[in-house]
Amino acid sequence: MVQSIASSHPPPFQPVRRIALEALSGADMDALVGGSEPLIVEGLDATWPDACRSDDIRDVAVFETNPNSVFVNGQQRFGLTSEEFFRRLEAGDNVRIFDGELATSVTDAVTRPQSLFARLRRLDLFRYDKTKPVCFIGGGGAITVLHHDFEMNANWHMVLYGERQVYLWTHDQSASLFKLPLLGLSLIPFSWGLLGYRFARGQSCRLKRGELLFMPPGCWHQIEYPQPSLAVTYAFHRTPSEKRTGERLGAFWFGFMTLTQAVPAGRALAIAALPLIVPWGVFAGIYIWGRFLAVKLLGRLAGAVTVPLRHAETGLLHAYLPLMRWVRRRLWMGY
Ligand SMILES: O=C(O)CCC(=O)C(=O)O
Ligand SMILES: [Fe+2]
Repeated sequence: MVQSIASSHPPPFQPVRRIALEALSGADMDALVGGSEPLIVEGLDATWPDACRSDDIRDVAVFETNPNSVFVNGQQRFGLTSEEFFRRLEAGDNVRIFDGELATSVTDAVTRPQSLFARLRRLDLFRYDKTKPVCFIGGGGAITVLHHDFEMNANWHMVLYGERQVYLWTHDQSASLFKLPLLGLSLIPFSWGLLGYRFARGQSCRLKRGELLFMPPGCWHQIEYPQPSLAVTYAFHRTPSEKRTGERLGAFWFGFMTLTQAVPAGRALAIAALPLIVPWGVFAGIYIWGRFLAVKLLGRLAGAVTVPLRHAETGLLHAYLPLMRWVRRRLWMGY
């Protein structure tokens, strides 16, 4: 089971910069969309209707449909109803939903103040052109493991109920997080990042109701649910080129994730597609050690190694994309 970050005696974290909604300046607004550092805006809930500030999580977490899946003690389970989920959440079980869909009446009511969200709408570059946010809910010590979003989108992550513990590392800390090439998921627990995690400069925050966290593209995050908590995320790209790159990376990633789901489920097509991971595995073996050691040993000259590797990554990606898209289309089971 995934360990909480605190249990691995991490190096100290910096606090995330915070700003009150009323104090937001034009420069802060720019930093909230185009910045390269995490930033929190506090006090959005003052602009929400009372119904969205209820003390009962069921009043706020109104689902459109039953969840596609629920993570129970970290294991993905299909076929649970919303009612079953809430029952377990309220009993203090380790359960969470990743990528749920809230009723539009709720998402519309909390997408405010309008002056703030107008800024996002103007970008017109939301992931998959969907303006409705996705929802994340959990409790009982559940953990969303260390990852960055696959499509290299930026995020506004806003808490609607309870509070959650968030750990963040900007993308430049990837090498120290023992990142696998092309992958936005740290498949190795944080505390096993060899020596790397001791070098990683992270930030942390306790994110509460009415607080909105900006995560820049590629920002690593681990989210922990010591108590029941609900949040929504608005995912977006800032420029057409960010969007293009993000969609390509997403195609690779989801293809890979699809195989990790469909092979254990015994899908014959997935087993036939397994050789797709062999060249990637070979490359990953070299990359992990090569990049990590190069960055640590070569210091400012590390670019001599990392730049060619980045080109190799790009080449690999282009060869794989059509195949990975196809795998995803045929086999993805969802979060
Ligand atoms: O809140 C969570 O559990 C995960 C959120 C997340 O990964 C995201 O917003 O990208
Ligand atoms: Fe995420």
